[in-house]
Amino acid sequence: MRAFKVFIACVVLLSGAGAWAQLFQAPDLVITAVRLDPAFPAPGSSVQIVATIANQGTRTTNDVFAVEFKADRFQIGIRFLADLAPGQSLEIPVVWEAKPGETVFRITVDPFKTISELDETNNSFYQIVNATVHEFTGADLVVRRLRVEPESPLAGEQTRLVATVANVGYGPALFVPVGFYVDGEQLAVQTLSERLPAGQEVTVALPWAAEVGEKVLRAKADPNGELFELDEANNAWTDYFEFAPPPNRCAQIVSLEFASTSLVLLEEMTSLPTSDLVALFIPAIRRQMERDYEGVNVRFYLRQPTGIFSTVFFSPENRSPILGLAPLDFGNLRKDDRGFVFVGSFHANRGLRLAPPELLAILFAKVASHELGHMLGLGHNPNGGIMNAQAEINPYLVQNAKFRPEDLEYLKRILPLDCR
Ligand SMILES: [Ca+2]
Ligand SMILES: [Ca+2]
Ligand SMILES: [Ca+2]
Ligand SMILES: [Zn+2]
Repeated sequence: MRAFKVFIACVVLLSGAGAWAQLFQAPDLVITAVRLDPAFPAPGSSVQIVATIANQGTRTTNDVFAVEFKADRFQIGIRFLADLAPGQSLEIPVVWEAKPGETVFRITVDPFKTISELDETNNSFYQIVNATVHEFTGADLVVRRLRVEPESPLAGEQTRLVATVANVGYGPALFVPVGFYVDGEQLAVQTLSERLPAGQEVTVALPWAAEVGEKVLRAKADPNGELFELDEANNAWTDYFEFAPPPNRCAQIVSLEFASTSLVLLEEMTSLPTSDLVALFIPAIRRQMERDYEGVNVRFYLRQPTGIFSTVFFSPENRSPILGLAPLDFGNLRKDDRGFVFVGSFHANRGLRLAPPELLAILFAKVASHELGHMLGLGHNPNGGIMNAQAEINPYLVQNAKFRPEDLEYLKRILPLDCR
């Protein structure tokens, strides 16, 4: 994220510097507003979605460009426009049949990048829409915080995940549903059946056996879109927790690192907003890798770990058809290797780009587990499994694969959980 912010700052500086301004005369397409008619649709009803497209740049667009509407991952409309002058805006309507629950709309102007713009990073707009039979009451649920009770449990210990939910709207919430997630996986939805008046808060809890290591815990109010709210985008709270015991000296620490430019590619592939990539999609990759490495003394971190660690770097590079690359470190003599998963190669591959996000997370995890296998000393295994030589080109082949028993035995031998 840091690199991303720096990049934006540079663009602003350059376009603001008088002497250089001449070079930076260009259009800048943005979506300034999205409105729904009706604003609170019942499931199955026809909804008109109107996006306002504006050119806030300094030049007229000199080529045809598209405006694409997606409901979750699915395209529901595309319009082609031309000649939008600086300061000019247009309203683009699309009709959609409301499906029950929550839908995330992603509207992108110039998705095919035919227009060279002052700012290419402000072309997408997200809008969360609920469709439900319940009336709009003026409610607005938010999760204020999420804590674990007791505060520092040992892995395996019974705990409670406690979400504090507030109604910051002007009317009551008819009931209070809260979804709980660990590393992108939904544990349960707990629903308080009482009303929550405006201005009040309440706690909702779920029993959970603590899992070892770093976990991304998340609580989201109204996860299934059963309540209309003033703001549907402020419902989730996400935090990192680490549960004891800490890794022992036999452990291999592994950092899963994502370039900010890789997040942009992942956003295009999944249609998930960055916040959901960080809170759901990337933790789901980690969860699958933990399952692949079950019984092996490996600890995965999404935040940068301390001490000596190896890294799987999710790079924006496109090295098609190669999806990943890592050094072969037989015997795991180095504990600070660096391997790669090429997000750009995934993005360039139609069969991977169009995979549903849940499946895509698994496919990324399988390539990452394969690369980590090399970094721990595994070569390609002619018997297949995760170390199948084709995994780096076609992860569908290993979508359901585990490590072959001989590979797992090696991994458990060099990285024993029980450290003596
Ligand atoms: Ca733009
Ligand atoms: Ca809300
Ligand atoms: Ca809602
Ligand atoms: Zn390989």
